[in-house]
Amino acid sequence: VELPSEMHMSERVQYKQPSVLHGRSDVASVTPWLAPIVWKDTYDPVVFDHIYKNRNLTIATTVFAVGKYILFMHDFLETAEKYFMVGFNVHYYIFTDNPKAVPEVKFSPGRVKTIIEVPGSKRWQEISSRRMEMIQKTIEEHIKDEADYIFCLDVDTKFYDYWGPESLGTLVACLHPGYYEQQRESFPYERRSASTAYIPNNEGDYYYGGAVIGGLVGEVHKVAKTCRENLELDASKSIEAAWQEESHLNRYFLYNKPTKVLSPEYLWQDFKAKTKEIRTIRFSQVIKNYAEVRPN
Ligand code: UD2
Repeated sequence: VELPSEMHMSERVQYKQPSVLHGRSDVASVTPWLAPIVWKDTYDPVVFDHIYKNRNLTIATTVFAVGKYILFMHDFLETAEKYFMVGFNVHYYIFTDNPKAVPEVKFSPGRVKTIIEVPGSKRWQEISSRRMEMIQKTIEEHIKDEADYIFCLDVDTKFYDYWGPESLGTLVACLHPGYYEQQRESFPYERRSASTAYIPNNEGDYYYGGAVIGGLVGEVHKVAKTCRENLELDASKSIEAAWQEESHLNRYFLYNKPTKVLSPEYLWQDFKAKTKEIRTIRFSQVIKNYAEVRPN
C-alpha cells in the first residue's frame, strides 16, 4: 500500500481558502518541534478526506477487555462504528480472557474484528501494562501485514464525535485531559531515578494519556517494544512506575517526539466539564466504579 507520504489530493476539490493571518488563537496548534496539535477548526476535514480516502488504507485498532472490562466493549464498538475512521478499513483486534462474551455489533463494510484470547490477572496494573507486550507480539505476528496505521485505545470509553484521518501520522500521542493546563513539575511522571521511566522535574513537554497511542504500525511497534523492555527491566528491580505503562510511554515520547499530538478532544473524561477551548468531545472515558470493575 502506498502511504500518504506526500499530501497529494485529487484536483478540483472545493474547500474554504486557508488563511495565513487568521486561525485559532486560544490554543497552541503546533509543538516546539513543529508537530501539529490537532484541535477542531485547525484543519479542514474536506481536505483530509481527499488526501486519505481512496488509498485503501487499513487502520488496526487494538482494544483490551480483561475481566469485567468486557462490559464496556459493546458501547466502545457501537460508537466506534458511528464515529471512528468512518469510510476507512478498520481491523479491530480485541484482546480478552472471555472471547464468548464479545458482543455482536454490526460493522460497516470494510470493518472486521479478530479476537485474541489473553490470560486474566488479579492485578489491574498488570493488565494495563501487559498490553505493551501483547501489542508488540500481535504487530509482529499479524498486524504488520494487515494494516498501515494503528491506534491502541482504552475500552472504558465512548466516541461522541468524528475521529478521522486528521489523526493519522507517523507517531501520534494524545494529551491527557487532566494535565494539559498544568506545569511540568506537577505532571505525574515517574520521579524515581531508579526507574527506566524517570523524568526529572525540569524536563517534559506534555503529559500524554496511555489510553491513545497511534501511528504507522512500525513506529508503534517500537513504542510497544521499548516500553515492554523497560517495564520488564523495572520489574526485575521490583519497581513499578507511578502510572505503569503510561509513565513509560511519557518517557518514550519525551525522547522520541510524536509527529502529531491530538488535543484532549480525542481523550476526554465524562466526569469533567467541558472547558472553553474544547469545541467538541470526540472520545471520552466513561465514568466507572473502580471498586466494581477492577479485579482488586
Ligand atoms: C489510565 C490511562 C490508561 C492506562 C492506566 C495506567 C487514560 C485516560 N487512562 O487510566 O490508559 O495508562 O491509567 O494505569 O489515559 N483493563 C482491562 N481489565 C482490567 C483493567 C484494565 O481490560 O481489569 C484494560 C482496559 O482496556 C482499560 C485499560 O486496560 O481501558 C486501562 O486501564 P484503566 O482504564 O483501569 O486505567 P485508568 O482508568 O486508571
